[in-house]
Amino acid sequence: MAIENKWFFEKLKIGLAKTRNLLVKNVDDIILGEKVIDQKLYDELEEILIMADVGPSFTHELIEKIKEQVKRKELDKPELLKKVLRDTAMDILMKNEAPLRIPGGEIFTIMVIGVNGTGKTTTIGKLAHRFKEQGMPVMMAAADTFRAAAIEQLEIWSRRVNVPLIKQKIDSDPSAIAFDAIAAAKSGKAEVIIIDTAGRLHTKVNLMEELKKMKRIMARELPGAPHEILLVLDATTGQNAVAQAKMFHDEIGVTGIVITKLDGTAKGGVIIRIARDLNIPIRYIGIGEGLDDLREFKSNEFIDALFDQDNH
Ligand SMILES: Nc1nc2c(ncn2[C@@H]2O[C@H](COP(=O)(O)OP(=O)(O)OP(=O)(O)O)[C@@H](O)[C@H]2O)c(=O)[nH]1
Ligand SMILES: [Mg+2]
Repeated sequence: MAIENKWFFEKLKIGLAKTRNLLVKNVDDIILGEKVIDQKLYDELEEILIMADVGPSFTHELIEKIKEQVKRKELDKPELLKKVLRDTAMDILMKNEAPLRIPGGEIFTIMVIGVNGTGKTTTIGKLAHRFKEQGMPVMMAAADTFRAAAIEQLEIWSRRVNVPLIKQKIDSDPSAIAFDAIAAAKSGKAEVIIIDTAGRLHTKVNLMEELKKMKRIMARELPGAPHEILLVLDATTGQNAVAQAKMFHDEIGVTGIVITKLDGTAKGGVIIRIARDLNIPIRYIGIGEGLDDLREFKSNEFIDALFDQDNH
């Protein structure tokens, strides 16, 4: 386990290199050789933070905090700014660190939603693999019936991770697949159900209505379902991811977030913005296309990787 964690940490560190350059290294650059914390430094810091996608509310909060500490004479050296940045980011991420807990011994349903291409189907494959390894009887349901390729893609994952799949033909009612999956679970075929959904339909309204219907039918068939509505966001889309999250949360209600594609993007700072602005638990992060490239989100691991501090 320790070796696995180390492997993930190293990979995360590599994945976050561009984000680190944009955020941490640029902060290093502006404080280097500076003797005083003045307006020029605040302006430069603000510019860096905005560029790094951490969002205006976080930026404002951080600068106010620094000004406050300077006023109270707790902070006088520019080189200490980085520590305030780190601590503030850590605080915000910690507040949103809440791993998904599956009770076991009862049916647990997960609806996976998000716009097209964010990584829903891939995340489902990785999650199914993960749950299976943990000994949970898991099943996937192909409720993205809008594209034939979507069902095939999940079939490939189903074979790859050796987890059963519930499906119907293309254009079937997605809610009917969720219904079938719950019926299968009730008959003892599985305990944890992960449902794939479409990222795009003819219109956005259609998509939202379809997801609402699925949610309704699931709740009718099994009180408490869906137990988790997992929204998948693509980190490379930066602040668009935040807009998507707001939309899905308002329309459907989101109980957990997965942030994918943190490998190689310069927009990894968006995780701070998501945590700060949305207050929805971040459950998992994705750092690649492989089976093991999904992990539970841990703020200290993320912050250490971002600031390149090797404690893992
Ligand atoms: N680099 C990287 N690629 C990823 C990650 N997660 C998913 N992908 C890739 O992103 C692409 C889209 O992933 P899908 O899982 O098909 O996305 P989706 O949300 O199901 O897309 P639709 O079904 O079209 O709505 C694929 O090529 C994946 O391999 C990740 O964490 N890192
Ligand atoms: Mg898909």
